Amino acid sequence: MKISNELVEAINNSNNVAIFIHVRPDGDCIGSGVALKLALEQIGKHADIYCDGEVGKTFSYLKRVDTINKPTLKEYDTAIAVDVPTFNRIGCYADLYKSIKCRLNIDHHQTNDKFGDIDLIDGTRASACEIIYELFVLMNLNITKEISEALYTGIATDTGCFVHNNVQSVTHIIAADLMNRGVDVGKINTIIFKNKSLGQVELQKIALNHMQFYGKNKICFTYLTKGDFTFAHCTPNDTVGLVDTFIGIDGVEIGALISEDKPGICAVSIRSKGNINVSTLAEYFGGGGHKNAAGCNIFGSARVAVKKLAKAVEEVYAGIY
Ligand SMILES: [Mn+2]
Repeated sequence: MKISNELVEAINNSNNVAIFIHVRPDGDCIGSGVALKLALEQIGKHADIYCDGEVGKTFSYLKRVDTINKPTLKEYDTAIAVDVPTFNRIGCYADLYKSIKCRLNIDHHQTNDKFGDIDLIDGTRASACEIIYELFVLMNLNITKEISEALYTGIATDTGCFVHNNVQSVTHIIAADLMNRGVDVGKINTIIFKNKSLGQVELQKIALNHMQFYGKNKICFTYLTKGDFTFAHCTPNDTVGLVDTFIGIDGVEIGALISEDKPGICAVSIRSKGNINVSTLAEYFGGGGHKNAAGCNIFGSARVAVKKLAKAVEEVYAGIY
């Protein structure tokens, strides 16, 4: 990965920075955003974080996470998008991003559409937090315990706790350095991966009941309706990691969870095993992501979205399933 002087200069020359993370925020974009804010403040910059969506309670242990969407400025000289694969994933803050003079874009999605004036994209990295870490090292910033916790959170989230095949040796090397800086990995991993609310388990139960198999049982789709979320007293934020249950079934090669976010719009999380590239399937609906983990929106009710997704599989993987 080559971090350009241009990018470093743009950050050094900034005063008031707006950080943008993606809709339906996850641990990687939240960790990246918070780490960047803390580091920028260290060198005397002002930074606000914007997110089109609610930040789940899961990450409330991170310092400054409570400042997300509580900006104290209205005008900025520099915009930095982190972990945002396509411009439209900035959501309702797209116009604000566009209106800022100097626009940076830091991300690890291979499908990133390079919407910044300066882009720092490395599709080989497991998380945006790894790229942010490298940037801090290059800029000689003090990676404090609080910054380390934020960066570790992103790495752990996007690797499914170091399980996915996006993990490289460098992922572990960075995680080890963050541990040396004081991160309590047992505490953080328990919060992220081993602490489900009763409502989340209810959602899991419903999703298990809604499983549908296609392509000689190699494809498993499931869905949650708006009513299911109401019933379980949950929001779509509470489905983080749930899709792993379905791709984790022996013999299943593509798994998807369809969540009816708003009436008539479904958010779809897709996972695959091995060489099956599901970012192409997500792109079919205008989304994107990585080879084994991608996402998109599908218009229609949850049940309609399942059918549309099954039909798209037939087209995208013609002859395979
Ligand atoms: Mn990410």
